[in-house]
Amino acid sequence: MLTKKVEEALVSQIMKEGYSSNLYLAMASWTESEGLEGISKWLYIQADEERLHMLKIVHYVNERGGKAVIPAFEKPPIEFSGVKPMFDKVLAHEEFISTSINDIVAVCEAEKDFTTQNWIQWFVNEQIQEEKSSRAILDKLKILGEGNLYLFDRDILSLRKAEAGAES
Ligand code: OFO
Repeated sequence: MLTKKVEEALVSQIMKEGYSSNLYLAMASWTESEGLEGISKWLYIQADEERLHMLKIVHYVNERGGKAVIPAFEKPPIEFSGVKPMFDKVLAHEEFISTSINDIVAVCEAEKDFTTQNWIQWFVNEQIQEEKSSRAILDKLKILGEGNLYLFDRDILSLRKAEAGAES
């Protein structure tokens, strides 16, 4: 059984993961409309992953006797001023999500909910990866320069494959 405070923290995270999914979907749609096929694919995959993160929490809250309320989501931006500022936003957003996950760990500790504290470790590790891959993308962009988006767009999916390979 979840305590009220742990349940509230998790329900608020449902909202954040759902917003992450919509944010990346908005970025995917924008880059697709700009003809950046590779980047948009990367973002569509990312949006799907965020939805799975949200669902993971929904199921956990319900299984542990809580109520996983699905909130309204804030509308994400429609346009972005460029690819580099967009990925700056991705990294800033992931750092925000990491802080939020760490806050949940702190609530679990205060509430002595060691089961949820153990369960949420998956998200703690996931955030290390999410931040790492956003930084790797920004590094690549820096090397190539924004004038070389063609190469970046062509190669971005191989970054994801390289990461998947490194993890397995
Ligand atoms: Fe759910 O990891 Fe990104 O936000």
